[in-house]
Order: sequence, then structure tokens, then C-alpha cells
Amino acid sequence: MDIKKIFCCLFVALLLISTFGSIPVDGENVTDYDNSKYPFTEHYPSVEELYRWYETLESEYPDLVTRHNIGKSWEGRDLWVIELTASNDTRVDSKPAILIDGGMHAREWSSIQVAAYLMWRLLNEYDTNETIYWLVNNRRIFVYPVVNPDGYVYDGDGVYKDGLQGRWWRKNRNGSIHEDEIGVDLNRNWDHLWSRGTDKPGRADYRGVEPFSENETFTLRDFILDNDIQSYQNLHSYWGTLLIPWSHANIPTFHEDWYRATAEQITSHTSRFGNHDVPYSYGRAEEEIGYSAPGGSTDWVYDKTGAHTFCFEIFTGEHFFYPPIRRIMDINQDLDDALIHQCRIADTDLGDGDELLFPPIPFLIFGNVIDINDDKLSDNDVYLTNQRTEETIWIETDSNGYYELNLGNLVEHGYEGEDTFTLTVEDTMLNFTTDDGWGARFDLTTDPDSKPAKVVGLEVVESNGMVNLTWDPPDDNDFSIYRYNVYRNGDLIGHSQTNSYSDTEPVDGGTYRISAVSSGGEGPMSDSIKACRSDYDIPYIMVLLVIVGVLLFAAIYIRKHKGTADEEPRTPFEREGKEKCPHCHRKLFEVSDDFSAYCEGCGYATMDSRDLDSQTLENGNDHI
Ligand code: 0X9
Ligand code: ZN
Repeated sequence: MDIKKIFCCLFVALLLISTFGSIPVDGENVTDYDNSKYPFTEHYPSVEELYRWYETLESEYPDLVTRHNIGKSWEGRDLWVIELTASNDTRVDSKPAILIDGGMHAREWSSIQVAAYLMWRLLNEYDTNETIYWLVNNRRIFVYPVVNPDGYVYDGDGVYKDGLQGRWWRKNRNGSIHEDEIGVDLNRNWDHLWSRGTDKPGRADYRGVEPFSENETFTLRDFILDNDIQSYQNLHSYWGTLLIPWSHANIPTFHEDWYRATAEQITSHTSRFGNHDVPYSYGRAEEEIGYSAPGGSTDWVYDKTGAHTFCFEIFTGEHFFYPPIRRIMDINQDLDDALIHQCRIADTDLGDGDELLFPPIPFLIFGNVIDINDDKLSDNDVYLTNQRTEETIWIETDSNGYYELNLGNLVEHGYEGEDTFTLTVEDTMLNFTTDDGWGARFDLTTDPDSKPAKVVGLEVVESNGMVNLTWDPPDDNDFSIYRYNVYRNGDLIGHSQTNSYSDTEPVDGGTYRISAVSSGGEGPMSDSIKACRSDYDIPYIMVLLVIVGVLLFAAIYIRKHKGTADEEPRTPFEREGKEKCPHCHRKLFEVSDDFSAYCEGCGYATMDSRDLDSQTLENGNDHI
């Protein structure tokens, strides 16, 4: 071969390498994703694509991402769980762990998207969003976007073939059961009332030959047990609801109240195609989707490990399992904040079968310690005192001065829900009560001069069984007020973001005071003021009396006339006659038919002389 040919070959080889060299090969480090953008906004990822993306995440965020290969699918695909946590600190193993999985049912493509997008968001916002920074530092977040890769590949691998949807495939691809009847429903194969599932291999919800017969289920079970998962989310589609246990039947768990209140909090962060006015509903499977599902993952995990388990049935509108591309990001963002909320409360401990615990409803407090210029301060001690138990605990702040705490997890500190607390940083103090919401942000500055001014202009009006309070925002205040605390007879009874409040459970003779709360803590109390009756109450009572009077009158009238309508008329006199009453000389009334007559004055009456031979009925006789 002459030198020219050698150069020519080398040139072609170089060209080929430069053209195809960037195509990733399994096992290689690939960096062809720009992870500053979520890569799957315009299409559903294939399994291959996802797996390569995991690699790029791991190489781009080596301190935050770890891939765990937990086994192989029936067709031999790797099963990858992705762990997100700041791994460079010593507490890694003691951090509360949450698992979020998707794609257990092959055709539920949105569940893969939602899991993948959450993963991307947690990494992409790690440096900019304090809550996410805190979460990734303080939780182990396991995301497992495709539990059933074989089924997903068979269902189209995320590609609309010729504009058509997938095959509506649900199960895995286990071909060992029956030649023509392939696959097991991975959400009927768990060992919790497994026997109640169907034993017909041809059915879409076939339970398999025995519990945990499938690679995809027993590997996941072992992973959950090995990693001490405390909170589990099993993503499905397409109903638009959050399912709580039990799923196998329409009966409550021991933790029914906790589950419902927490589901209310989680769903408060959801929307439907971006519409926040219509959050997801929640409840048991039977209540929400009309059937029960025995042998499912959430029941097993809750029953066997004590983790709290939820199942989002992702809302896809009229699109069932295959929402169009334009809906991908709407759907991903309908749920991301709700899943983040679940990560935050992952530390809640429900105990297990031997020892059930009944923690109070989660209530999150979080915020930054900041200086007067809103700059974040680290190294300040934040303390929390429960005013009822008088116990004070120390809250750890991170390097940004950010703290976050789930009060629902303070059960061993005597918290039972609905308590009043004081947060203290140096001399800055503020009081708050826990309520039905999911929590509150309190940024605190250590500058003692940054307290809000005294609240003035408090007016308290009692009306319709409620006490309505209004006040003026303090005008000489340089700091934004983020809430007002409302005190009744010295007790903190609630708070308001605006300058009004309604006390719906007032007490007799209650006196009220208001204070404003800013990052400088709580300002001085307003002067106290006693509830007084509203001016509107007087006309209101008068209107009420008039209505009652009219009704009474109407009732009497109706009663009187009802009687006369049903019976014969009592006065048969038709006209005044010519004759006069022999007793009192008033004119007698005559009745034409029988010629009888009656004196209205004294009651004298005569009967028809033809029949009664002019009998006279004396005055006082009741007659006619
Ligand atoms: O039937 C199911 O498995 C789920 N509904 S779906 O339409 N996506 O098939 C509901 C299952 C609820 N239970 C668990 N998630 N374990
Ligand atoms: Zn499903």
C-alpha cells in the first residue's frame, strides 16, 4: 500500500471516529447530554437513552449521584436505581431514605417521565434552591424510573410508531409461563394478599406463579429492605389521584388519619396540566379508581417495613397512557413539588407491625438565618421551644444558614400536633402555632433593630358568632412582614398573611392583641382590645324579629283558614232579613232555603216553621 493510500485510510478513519466517536457505547463515560436542560422535553426516552443519561449524571455530579445495578430483567436488561444524596458527608447511611419508582406498568409512560424529571430537577437546582439543596444533603433519594424495562421496550420504547400509540402493554415479558400468554403484572406479584390476584396468565393483571416470582419484583423488594426505605412512592398513570393504603381492599389502615392528612398536604402541591385550582384527589384505590389491587408494592412495603407508601396515579386528561409531546412538561411539573414535599417528610416514622407509631401530622418549618441585607449567615444557633412542654431543641443550620425541620417527627419530644412554638436565633424570637397546612417559612435575622413596629389601629367586631379583626400594617416598618400573629387572652391562636383575621371559635369576653412578624422576629404586641358587638347586629336582629313575626302571623293565618276551607262554612246566613230580633231588636239574618233566621247580636235563632213547627231555639243554644 503506497503512502497516499495509507494517509487516505487514516483520514477516513479519523473522519469516522470524529463523526461517530461521540455515539455512546454501554459502559463508557458519555457526556453528550447538556444537563442544564432537561433532555426529554420533546420525546419520551428509550431505555437505552435513559441508561446513558444516568451515566452522564453520575459523571457530571459525582458527589451527588450513584447508580445502583440491582439485578437484571427477564430479558437481561440491567435494572438501575439512581441514588441522589450528597455523599461526601459522614451521615450518608443515617439519612432518611425515600424511593420513587416509575414504569412498573409498561404503558404508563408518564410515570417514567415524572421520575426522570424529578431527578433532573433535584440535580439542576441543587445549587440554587435551598430546599432542594437541603433535601439532597439530608435525604437519600432513590429514583427508579423504569422498573419494567422489557415491558416498556415492547410497548414502543417511548416512540410513537407512525404516530400511533404504544401497544397498551402492562406486564413484564416473562415468557416462561405459557407459550402464548406472556408476562406478569409486577403490581400483583408482591407478597401481600397475593393469592387474591388472578391466576390466569392471559390476563393483564396476572399475579405470576408465586409471590416475588419475577426478577423485577424480588430485586426491588431486596433493595427496599437493604436500604431502610422510610417513604415509598409508586408512580402509575392515568387517574389524577394519590392513593393511600390499603390497596387490596377498601379498608382503613391503622394510620388512616395520618395518611389522609398527609395526602392532603402532598396533593396541595399538585396541579392538572398546570391548573393549580384543581389539585389531585386522594383516597384508597377502591374509592378513587373503583377497584382494589391485591399483591401490590405499596401494601407490601407499608405492611412489612412500616414505610409510608403512596401511589400517584398521574393525571393525563383524555390521553390515557400516552399523552402527546406537548403535555410532557405540564405533567412533569404537575407533580414535582408534591414529590419534593414527600421527600421532605420522608423522616416520619410510622413504626412497623410490632410497634406501630402514630406521629403527628407533618408540619415543616424552614428558612434562613440572614443579616440585615438579606445575606445568609452560617454558624448561628437556631432553637425551638415548645411552649406547652417547655422543651427546647437545637436545630442544625447548614453552610447557608438554612434550616429545615419536620415537627411531625418530634413525637418523642412530646409534640402531638397543634402546639405553640418559639423560634429563637440570638435575641430574635418569634412565636408560631402549627395548623392544618403543611408548614411555613421563617427567615430570621440576628439584627435586633430589625423587628417590625407595633401594630396599631386594631378593630375587633363580633358578628354572626365570629370575631373579625382588622388592623393597620405598621407604617414605619422597613422590613417585609411575612405574617401577623393573633393572640386571644394571651394565647397565640393563629396567624394571617394579610391585615385581617376571623376568629371562628371566640370565647366570651375575649381580648385580642396582634404582632407583626418579619425576619427580625416578632414585633411588639398591639394594645389589647375586647370584642364588642357589631353595629350590624342590631338591624340584623331586627330583621330576624320581623321575619319571625311575619312567619308567625302567616302560620296563624294559614291555620285559621285551613280549618274553614276543609269544613262546611259555619255561617249559613245569606242576607239581612226584614224581621227584627224579638230580644235585642237587631235585624235577623235569613237563610233562603229553609227560612230559618239568626240574630248575630244575641244568638236568638228560629228554624224552618214548615219542618219544626216554629220551634224556637233559645239564646245560648249552640246550634245550626
Ligand atoms: O391496578 C394497579 O395496579 C394500579 N392502577 S393502574 O391503573 N395504574 O394499573 C393501582 C395500584 C395501587 N396500588 C399500588 N400502587 N400498589
Ligand atoms: Zn399502573
